[in-house]
Amino acid sequence: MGFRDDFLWGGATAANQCEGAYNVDGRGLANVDVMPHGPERFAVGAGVRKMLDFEDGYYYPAQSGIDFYHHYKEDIALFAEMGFKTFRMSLAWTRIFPNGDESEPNEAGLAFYEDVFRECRKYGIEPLVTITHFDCPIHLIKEYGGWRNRKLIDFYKNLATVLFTRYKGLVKYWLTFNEINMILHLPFMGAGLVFEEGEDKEAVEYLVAHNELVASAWATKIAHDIDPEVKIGCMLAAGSYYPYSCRPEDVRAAQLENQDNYFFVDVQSRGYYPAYALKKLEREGIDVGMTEEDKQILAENTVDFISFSYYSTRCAAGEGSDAAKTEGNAFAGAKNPYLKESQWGWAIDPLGFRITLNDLYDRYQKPLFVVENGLGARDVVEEDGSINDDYRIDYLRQHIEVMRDAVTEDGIDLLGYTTWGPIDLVSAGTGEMSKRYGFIYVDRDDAGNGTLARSRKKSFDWYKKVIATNGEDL
Ligand code: P53
Repeated sequence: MGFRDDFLWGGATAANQCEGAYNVDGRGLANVDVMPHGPERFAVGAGVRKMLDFEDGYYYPAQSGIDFYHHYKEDIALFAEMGFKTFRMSLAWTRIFPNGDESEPNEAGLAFYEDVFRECRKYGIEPLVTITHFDCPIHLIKEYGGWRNRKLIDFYKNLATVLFTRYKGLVKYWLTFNEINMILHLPFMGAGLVFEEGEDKEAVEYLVAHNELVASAWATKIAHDIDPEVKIGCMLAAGSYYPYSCRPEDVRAAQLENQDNYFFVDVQSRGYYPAYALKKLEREGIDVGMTEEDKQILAENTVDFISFSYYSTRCAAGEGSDAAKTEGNAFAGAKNPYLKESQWGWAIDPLGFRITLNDLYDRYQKPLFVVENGLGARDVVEEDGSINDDYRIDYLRQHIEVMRDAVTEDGIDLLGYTTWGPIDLVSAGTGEMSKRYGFIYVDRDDAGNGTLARSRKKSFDWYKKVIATNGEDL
């Protein structure tokens, strides 16, 4: 006995990292469009270097992405060739509401996604759709201050109503906010948040978190009212924190870090703020503006399943530790001396995947869905055009193996698994093309040169076999 018969194998993407066509068919501008490639990207993503328009002298990779907008038929055909059961994608809010606050949607945007969903269904591929994968219309940021303003909850409800009505019967699985805990790590990239001089950042982040959590619960309600068949999930950037050592200060530090992440799913899955969060807000004098209606909406509209990304575990050291720090990651922490790292400094930890799956299942007792996992690596195109990405196959094999153990030995209820970037796309963290995750290679470099031609890597046939054998033959 291994994975369930209807296990949803597939791959995951995000609109802003693959679609391109940023100013086509009435699409408006979003935070994710104005994230430049290059050394300033991190500061922009963190909301400390304000960039709300395109500026001269920068290259903006989201403008063209891998041009999925014009290649989706070809790309979905390749996914179907690998045997995908599901395709995770996100919608660009600004294709549907270019400014975010209109009352009527943009038909061209709605029609585009309808075509994409129909194309998936043609091959029996179940779309798994993220409503917001980091994107927030620029107009909402400039006019309203973005998610710090409760009006965004109404705009999001409007968006959700349009989506669930229009795509009823076409989409069954929805995620409300991608990596909602990213608010605390890269607040501009994660939620379109820019800070004013002297502002209490943490207070703003929790206010924004509250508004998104309430919006997420409303979306869950709207979805279930429109179609009781749909399943709504939350989405966490997961990867448990280990204590750097068994020193109690390190164990406590890891516990606190984990709580920072669990906070979001605790609310989305249980329907109320956990005690540690209420106390933290009280202690720090943070008022998130909780209303009686918020409380009720949160309580009555918990998620149907828990989805998450897993790339790595993390490590926390308490006061007085001599642990070295990690680099090159939104999740800063202590360096784990037992783990090897990827070319981008992300610790590789397959067993940590099983630990994380267990941590989440123990805590929530709801079905889990792994919606991102994979290795960002540089690929070499051989003279004959082949790409021998054995390192990627190794990474995925090791992770799928322990995921199988988590199902067969630990009894975890797992709905599916989508690898990140089944086709190469723009890196969220760095804006590079050269940080590749795909089974499908895209001829495009970090400066935007290349033919955009698609080709199959060695891992393409490997993943096809994995799916065909439902994870038996790795
Ligand atoms: P990249 C870290 C930093 C930025 C985004 O990341 C992240 C993470 C990992 O937790 O989250 C997800 O492209 C995200 C995707 C992203 C993927 O990780 O920096 O949901 O949009 O592409 C991989 O290598």
